[in-house]
Amino acid sequence: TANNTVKTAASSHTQGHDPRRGVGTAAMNRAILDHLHFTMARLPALASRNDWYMALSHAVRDRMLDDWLASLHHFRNKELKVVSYLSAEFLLGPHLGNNLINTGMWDAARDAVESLGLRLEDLLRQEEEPGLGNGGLGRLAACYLDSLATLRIPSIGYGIRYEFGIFDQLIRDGWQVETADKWLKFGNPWEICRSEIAYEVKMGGHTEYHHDADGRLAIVWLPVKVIKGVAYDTPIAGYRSRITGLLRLWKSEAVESFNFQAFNAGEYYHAVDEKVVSESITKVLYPNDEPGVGKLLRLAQQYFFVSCSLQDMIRVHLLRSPRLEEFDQTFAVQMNDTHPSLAVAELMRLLVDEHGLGWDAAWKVTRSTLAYTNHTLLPEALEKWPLQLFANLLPRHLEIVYEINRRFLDEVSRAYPGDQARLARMSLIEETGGKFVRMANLASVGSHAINGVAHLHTELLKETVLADFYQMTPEKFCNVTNGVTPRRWVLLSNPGLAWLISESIGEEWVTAPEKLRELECFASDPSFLSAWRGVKDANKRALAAAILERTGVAVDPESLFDIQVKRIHEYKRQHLNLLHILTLYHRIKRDPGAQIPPRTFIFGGKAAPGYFMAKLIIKLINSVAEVVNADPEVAGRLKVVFFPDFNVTNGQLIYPAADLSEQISTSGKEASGTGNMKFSLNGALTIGTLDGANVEIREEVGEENFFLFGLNATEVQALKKSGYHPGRFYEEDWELREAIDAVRSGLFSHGDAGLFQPLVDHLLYDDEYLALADYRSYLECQERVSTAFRQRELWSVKSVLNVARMGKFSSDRSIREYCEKIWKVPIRPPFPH
Ligand code: T68
Repeated sequence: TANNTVKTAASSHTQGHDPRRGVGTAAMNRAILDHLHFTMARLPALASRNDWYMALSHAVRDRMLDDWLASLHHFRNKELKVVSYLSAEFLLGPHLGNNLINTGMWDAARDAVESLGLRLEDLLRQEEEPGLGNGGLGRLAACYLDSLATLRIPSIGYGIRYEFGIFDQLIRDGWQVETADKWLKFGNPWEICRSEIAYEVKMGGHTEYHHDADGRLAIVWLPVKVIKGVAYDTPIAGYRSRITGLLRLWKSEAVESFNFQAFNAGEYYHAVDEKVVSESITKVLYPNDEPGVGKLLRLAQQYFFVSCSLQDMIRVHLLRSPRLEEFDQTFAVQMNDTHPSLAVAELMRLLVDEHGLGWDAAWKVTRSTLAYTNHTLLPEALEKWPLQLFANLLPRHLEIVYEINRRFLDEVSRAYPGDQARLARMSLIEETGGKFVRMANLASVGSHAINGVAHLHTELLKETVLADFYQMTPEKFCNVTNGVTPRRWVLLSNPGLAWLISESIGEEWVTAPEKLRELECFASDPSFLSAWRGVKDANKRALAAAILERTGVAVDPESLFDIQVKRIHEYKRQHLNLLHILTLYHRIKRDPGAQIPPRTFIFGGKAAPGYFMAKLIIKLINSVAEVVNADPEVAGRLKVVFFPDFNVTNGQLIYPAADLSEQISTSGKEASGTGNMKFSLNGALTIGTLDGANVEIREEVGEENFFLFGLNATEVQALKKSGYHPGRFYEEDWELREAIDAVRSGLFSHGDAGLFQPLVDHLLYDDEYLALADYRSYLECQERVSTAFRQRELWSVKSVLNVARMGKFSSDRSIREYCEKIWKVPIRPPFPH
């Protein structure tokens, strides 16, 4: 049974002598009961499932502490450079299962829980996942923490402890409805509040210049507001590495000393207001893709967490050495996109204003400490802050930015005399049509390394958004292709597959995924192939059951599971997928004998609350689903499902159940993608464009095992340049016309022809992302998919080869590359050594 598979798979990765305190079943049983009593204050007979979940989690966390405390010691060891990963988002997903896998305590915990008359899977389901991120960028940060700990690299992830993470998505009448993510409502057993690790962060006000007694110029920033940041620490277990990494998230609080204590009775309410404002800084995660730049609170969030983190790093550094000129020997700081790029100005301020370094010395150490990862080429997604807003919140930082800019533009003019246009493009300040601070320029100038997240993305970065910077300092640029952790994304989420692989080639693949290549020789073994299919079928049945429970739609686990899960965005082209569905629907209606293997189309993903077109796409998916699923003429042949609230937990159920992975963004728009990797690692075949990491996935798995379609990035640029007319594709392709006309006819909107008009107009008259241009190529490619899926044995061979050849996309490989190319941190041999 599936249950047995889970047990065996987990067991095979949990054996071996363990010297840690009390990790046996009996000790775990005792510890759970103790925590139920002493921590939860509950009698077993009255305990809720959450009480048991909390008690178990506390027992597990206790057992992580020995390794954690030992690991924290590294921060004091002068010989070891610490990697500091600055990210406004960490999309961790549930901790319990992952910690049990990584620490090797799964079996003991399961047995202990069962001895108490409970089931581990029920307790695992109890956890509210920390959704402290939007999508790929935040999840990448979480995979990197797993790899850093697994590779035994001293590291700290710094971020924000949002009280409300990414919203929960409900579907009502086909529309997305957002509700608050109250993830802390039942308590968080994984974090430890470090009240004594707290920093003050100033905001607003103005600066003054004074001469001190020695006649030296002193710059004083007189803020209007001071906020306190308190550290909340979460342990991150490495896989069998006996190293536990640190995630330190900052929560904002009111400063007792500032305005708050000085109140008298009349001021009481005002003082409490202050507290509310201070606490609001870390209240809520901003969804990306929100239209309209320049939300003051978001800038405050970014500054707040960057300032707390840098103050913390300086404190740690001073424990090692009094010389801040050597700060870059203690820390390598990675900025995850531009959200933490205020670090450039803040580190300068701390070093110069607060610690008395000269500008040149401070600049040298700032640049050699910081590095910048870019995650997008979309011009509208490049962060820039309205100058006035920036000046109001961060008056001192604006002065510093001006000074950095003055010196930098001097260099530019020396390198390119008379090139005014270049100066204007490279300036940290945009002055055309309103003034802005350009954060990508600030991050680029203040870093010693700049990287993209897939080969194609880095090349395009060098040719487009950062071309001027590349021409001036090509040596700063490098590529680090993204990766995902095989611990969470195979071992934990797909225990059946993990077990089958380990049975065949041993367990080393978990930390040495190049070993997966050894699966290639099993691709010709019929009994292995049938076991392989058995695993996929079981995963599909599990997903089918969840779909039925959550949407009421019954899907056939025998059908081809064709899945697109990711944020909803026009560049990701969920609507292109829909055009294919509509065409199949029409073909079957026209010719009931058409040879089309049964397919289940599964979508999932959140739309930014203010992104109208993305929300309309969700509505259209659900509307098409309603019509198609109810049509007896296509019954048993086509099903369409929107799986609500796609998040890490649901992803763990969905990726392992896919036959086909949809990676169909307009070429040149998706920086890398990481879902593409999760699918393929779990044995799905990909239909995709030459975009992001798809290019490298196809290179690895072999072109015969990848369904390629569409224009490439060069062709996309050329078509746009020559003048793209989507209407022509509509006119010239009758099946495309038929699909679009069906949408505009009101067929899917109970006769309301106007409902989807904005989407149709967008496609016909603008189609920025070339869905219509790629439609025919996509359809033809989907026919190749259908043909291939009919030869089940051959399909399974391709599936095995996909997994066997995906080793490159482990986040361990990415982290090793960061160590080598950017952080200059030695790679330690695997544990035990
Ligand atoms: C993603 N970016 C890229 N951004 O789109 C994806 N943006 O191709 C890539 O694989 C992934 O990063 C990891 O490199 C994002 O996910 C955001 O979530 C985001 C959040 C806030 C503001 C802007």
